[in-house]
Amino acid sequence: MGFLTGKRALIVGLASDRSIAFGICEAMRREGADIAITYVGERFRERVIELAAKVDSTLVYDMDVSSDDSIANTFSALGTQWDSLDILVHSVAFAPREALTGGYTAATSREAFRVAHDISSYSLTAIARAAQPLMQGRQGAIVTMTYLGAVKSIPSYNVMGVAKASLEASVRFLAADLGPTGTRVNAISAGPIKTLAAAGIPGFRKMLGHVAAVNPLRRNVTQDDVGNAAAFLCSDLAAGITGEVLYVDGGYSSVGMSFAGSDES
Ligand code: NAD
Ligand code: 0WE
Repeated sequence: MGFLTGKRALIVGLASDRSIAFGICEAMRREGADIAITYVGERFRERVIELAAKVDSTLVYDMDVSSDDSIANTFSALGTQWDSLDILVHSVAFAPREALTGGYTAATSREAFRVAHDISSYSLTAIARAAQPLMQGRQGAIVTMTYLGAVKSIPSYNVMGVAKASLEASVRFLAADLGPTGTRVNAISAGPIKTLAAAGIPGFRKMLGHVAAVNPLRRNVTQDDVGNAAAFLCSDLAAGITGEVLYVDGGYSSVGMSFAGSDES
């Protein structure tokens, strides 16, 4: 029997079969969870319905996390299907493209800063609050996706790094606030993975190559690696873990210096 048998999971942030959110759906379904999914934008609808079917889900909602109305509508629709929720996955990030190009100082307009923080950070708190009525008293878990740029500078990651720092701080405050109601809150800091959010980032292939050359596992992580870690964190196996950032990065963040390749001579 899977370790998520009998749990209900809402996964926010599916765009394609390469989305980290899809790896999380597959791992959670394999472990027995029932899945509901949100996406944003009419043009993704058919594709997401097909992906949902692969994890035996028919509960698919269009939810824009920058809109309180959209969030409220989604949770009220979900509430007509499910009378409780055990797992909430937040796998959403956005900054205007021009903010992820060039140097931080020049690229970071007030508007780009606002949008990046609204969609990539505040949205976690917004959906956690909307989910509360369904989640409280259930030994539930919330997990969000972050990146090393929250704690170290990374070329071109720019304002997204600042927003991820805010997201990681939100995890700690949500964990403190929701712990007494039974809900744990954690983040996974994933190594770089080729997804839609990575498409068109100049030099992304080079970053993948660098990471695989120097990290302890000498490979990039996959959506499955992240999905399995998320399934664990949201299961009762992780009942003692909250307010934590779990690195699923092949050990990259643990290395102070490393020679490229496996030959250290
Ligand atoms: P992805 O493009 O598949 O997923 C990003 C999702 O954000 C999409 O589904 C998109 O629709 C959604 N989104 C954007 N604006 C939204 C809005 N206003 N309302 C609702 N949804 C919105 O890419 P991904 O790489 O799977 O990204 C998922 C998460 O993983 C992000 O938080 C990202 O920062 C994080 N992450 C990605 C990597 C990587 O290298 N791919 C590494 C570490 C962390
Ligand atoms: O969080 C991310 C990317 C999130 C993202 C991606 C885009 C591309 C399209 C947010 N907003 C946008 N806006 C767009 O218009 N990652 C962890 C992947 C990523 O993105 C980088 C990286 C890595 C890793 C950007 C620069 C440097 C490294």
